[in-house]
Amino acid sequence: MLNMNSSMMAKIVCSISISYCTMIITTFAQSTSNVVNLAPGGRVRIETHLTCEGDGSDSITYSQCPLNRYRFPDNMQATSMIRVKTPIPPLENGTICTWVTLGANGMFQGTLASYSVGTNYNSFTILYESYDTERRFRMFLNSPGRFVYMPLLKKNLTHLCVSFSAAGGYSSLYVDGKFHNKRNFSDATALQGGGIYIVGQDQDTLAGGFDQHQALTGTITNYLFWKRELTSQEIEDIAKQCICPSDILFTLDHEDVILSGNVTAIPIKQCPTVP
Ligand SMILES: [Ca+2]
Repeated sequence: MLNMNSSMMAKIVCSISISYCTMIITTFAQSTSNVVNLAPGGRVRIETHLTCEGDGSDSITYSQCPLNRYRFPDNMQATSMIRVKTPIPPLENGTICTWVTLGANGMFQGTLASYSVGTNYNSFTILYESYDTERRFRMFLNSPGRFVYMPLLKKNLTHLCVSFSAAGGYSSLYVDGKFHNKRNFSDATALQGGGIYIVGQDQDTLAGGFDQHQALTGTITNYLFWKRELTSQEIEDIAKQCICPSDILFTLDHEDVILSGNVTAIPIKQCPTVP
């Protein structure tokens, strides 16, 4: 959060851009920006804008995150899901971020990602399980599943990011923009491309074998996937300011997904943010 007067505006825009581009920036070009509410003590929002150019291979811009929201109204069913149409390339690293809400049973529960390739049905899986005594993420990364424990979600809107590095051998969980936990996956290997990516149900065969106990319930908002590990600063900015790096592999735009069962798309005009 920044306080400033209008005469400082240009300098602030540049300083924010540099913070995103630390280490790689050699030149940058300004496009557009909006700065609002410059009253002392007010909030400043930078909406877009600077292209960072490093060695010629890095070019990431930062702008408001794409908006999408879907509701999974029913628990205990094996029919409601979202299938991603975007082709999935081979992946050594990745990050998923999404807002989640509690389901009809008052708990956050279900499958946030199920990626199957060939006969490797749990090539990449993120499944949140909520029992009476424990709550945990179960993750698969081309290896036996591991658990990452997470506090019970009590509020009705929480931002989650999960990043992974097959080369580094770990997966990290962020809750509401803050690092929460890291889990070792020393036996992990890169994900093969060309598989089937489903949100809301867990595949135990290719595009099938769904288990109603693993169905996602509640609402997901701004589900986004990057094919790299986002930095902790980038994740904080997504959660707190709705500012996203542009190199998104896929989001759940309506034209990029196939909806099944009772999943409904809900129009959204404003991005949620962690206060
Ligand atoms: Ca299963």
